[in-house]
Amino acid sequence: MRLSRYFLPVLKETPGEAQIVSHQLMLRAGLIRQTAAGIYAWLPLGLRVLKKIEGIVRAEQDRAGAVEVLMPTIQSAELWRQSGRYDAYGPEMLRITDRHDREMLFSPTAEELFTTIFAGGVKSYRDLPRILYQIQWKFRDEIRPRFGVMRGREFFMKDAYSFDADMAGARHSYNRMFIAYLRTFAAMGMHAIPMRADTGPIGGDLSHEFHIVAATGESGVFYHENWDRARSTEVDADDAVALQAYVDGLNADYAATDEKRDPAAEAAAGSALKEARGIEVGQIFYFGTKYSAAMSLSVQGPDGQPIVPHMGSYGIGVSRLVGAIIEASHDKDGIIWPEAVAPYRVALINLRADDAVCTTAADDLYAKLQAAGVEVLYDDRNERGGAKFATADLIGIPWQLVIGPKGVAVGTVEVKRRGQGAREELSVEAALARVAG
Ligand code: P5A
Repeated sequence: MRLSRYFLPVLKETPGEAQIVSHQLMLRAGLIRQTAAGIYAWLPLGLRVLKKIEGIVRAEQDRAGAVEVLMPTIQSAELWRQSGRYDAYGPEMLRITDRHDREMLFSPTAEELFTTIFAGGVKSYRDLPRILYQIQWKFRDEIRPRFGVMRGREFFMKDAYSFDADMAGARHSYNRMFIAYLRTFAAMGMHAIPMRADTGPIGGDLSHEFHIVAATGESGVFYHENWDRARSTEVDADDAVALQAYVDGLNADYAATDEKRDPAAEAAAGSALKEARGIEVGQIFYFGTKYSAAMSLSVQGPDGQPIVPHMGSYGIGVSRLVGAIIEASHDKDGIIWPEAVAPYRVALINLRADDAVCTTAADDLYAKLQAAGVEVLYDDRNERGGAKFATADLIGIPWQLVIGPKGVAVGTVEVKRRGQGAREELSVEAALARVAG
């Protein structure tokens, strides 16, 4: 993409309304604009990051055996009356009346709808287990939306729902999602820590939150230092016994506690306990038959008797992750995107757009990068070099390739890795090889 034809409204000044660095950088780097309190428009660069994160989440859900669907954002109040949550959810639910005076709402989560849709399509215990998921906008009328997309009113969530014949099966599904979450955040280049959690308005008796470690995180977490090494996981997610043992082991040895520190866990962990700040980017729940019973979901068991499936639900804050990753990865000059979620892999900078020789060399490298399938944002604008470097640093593209008169004269390109000081002068071929993934 040529910057001369793009839509990248960067800001020089830090906007006064933004209190935390990720919000400031998302506005300055032209990723988002606020359109109403807690509601954001996603601009081209921000949308590319959102899509990258969505893609990683989707790939890991698919790998875990979950099946994608798409539910409507607007739902009927009737559905929510069945579970008793229409009244219980309170003012965070955005209620809407249609032209026929029917009560509707903008979905803050979707346990009721998934349960009902699933109930309409299954008959027998042989239809279990299943995990369905969607990646869809949600709305919660937060009393104090703040920190940009980290606590918005409208936000993008991956929500999955598991259906099993019994509690043991549901625990297995829970563990599969647990492992999928560790893989998901690791694939984004993030260090995520699970924490036992309260269940809040979703309900149930077993829950974990997943926190990304960032110096500016909202919540304090205490975790076993083993978590610093336990970033990737090697376990057979199809082997229920091995999976249960593995997750139990993680929880016994490593799981973090929250600010209400657990003295027993602390004593057991001793000096291995580390303190950090974290941002909640996901939460998973097991709640038994709470929604299946309320929404009349039952299937016929092997003996002909009805079975009420045990369920869990599993959320990831996809739009919150954009902010959380910036909190975890930035410097004074701007964002430092991990490669897996970067909007482009390469920023190509032509230092002298007014010079025919430089422009020919830059156009040529741009064509070669595109031919090699490298996602490149080409700064072909007629601007000062300093302004181009500042923009490239601010928007955080992992690799910068710089074409200037000195290099062109001897056939070289300057290669810089964002976030690392070193610059290298390489031939065009070597530069291409360096940035090709
Ligand atoms: C699990 C999926 C649920 O809603 N029902 C379906 C369950 N869980 S949750 O913890 O309430 O939300 C899941 C994740 O969504 C993100 N999130 C938000 N992101 C931005 N702005 C908000 N206001 C907001 N509220 C929740 C969090 O990452 C959370 O873990």
